[in-house]
Amino acid sequence: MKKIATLMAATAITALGANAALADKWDMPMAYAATNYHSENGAKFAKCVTDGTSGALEIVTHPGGSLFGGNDIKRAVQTGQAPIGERLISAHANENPLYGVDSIPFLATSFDDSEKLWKAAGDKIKEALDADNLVYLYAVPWPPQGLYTKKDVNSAADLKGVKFRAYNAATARIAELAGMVPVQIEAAELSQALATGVAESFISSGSTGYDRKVWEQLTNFYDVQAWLPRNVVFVNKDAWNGLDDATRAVVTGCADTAAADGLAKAKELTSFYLEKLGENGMKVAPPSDQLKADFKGYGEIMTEEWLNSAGDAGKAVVEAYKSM
Ligand code: PCA
Repeated sequence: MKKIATLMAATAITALGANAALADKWDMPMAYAATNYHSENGAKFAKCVTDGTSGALEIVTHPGGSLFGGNDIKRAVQTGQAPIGERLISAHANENPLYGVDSIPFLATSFDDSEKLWKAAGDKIKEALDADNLVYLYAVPWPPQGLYTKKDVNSAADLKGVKFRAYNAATARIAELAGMVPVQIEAAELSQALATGVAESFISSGSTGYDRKVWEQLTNFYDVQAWLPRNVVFVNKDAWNGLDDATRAVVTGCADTAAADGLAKAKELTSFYLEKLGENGMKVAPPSDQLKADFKGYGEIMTEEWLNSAGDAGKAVVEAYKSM
């Protein structure tokens, strides 16, 4: 009797497996606004996979942190709570310094240089993700990072004591170096944090300032162009291993398209975002020489610190990048 029950259970599991192979649905948590180009690009990627597999693998995106908040997405995918997800990878530099390679101030400050740096870092990032039970699919940069404030700022001294929203270890470190008070806040909660005075300054791109309508609280954007961080889309390794070769080829093809399309969008929108900040009353300006020099100084300290923490792998990446 027990044997029969076991047999029946095994048959049921096989049947379930067969069904799953027929049609699989992957929920894809994303942290940023549905209308942001990363999220729209992710939705296009999802459709590409769904159409390309005739629905055998359906990917459904959940933007805005609706399924998992930004800070929880990586762990959710690692542990299989979600099969796929998108995350600002530098937010995990505390787990592995390599994840922060894109946020070293003034190492790569243009789209072209950021592409080179990512190419130089690619294999090491993939290895790091692999060790975290993740398979790398694609990455898309944010526009260059500048400083948002609610007053004119001529040098770092003007930033002392300011409550500063950080999104990763690098932004928190800058806050510390400038004598600001860092608080980690997701973009999804940024408008509220500014409105309630929890934060009064932050470093980000024109994209996030535009998405969060920060002109309602803030007055200045200094176009520092300090670095271009990336969102990375990754898959749980077991989920990936469960796909057949044909499905994997579709996913990889769609991922390559998404990387190229996302980069093109980021480039195209960079000036649009800054124009919108200006149209909505913000002062958009380059940093003063002093402010720039202050940030460059932090950049030097942080480059040194990063190279020390990232060891030989980190040095190899920076050397490869510099020789490109
Ligand atoms: N926007 C994201 C990360 C970098 C960016 O430009 C944010 O502020 O959370």
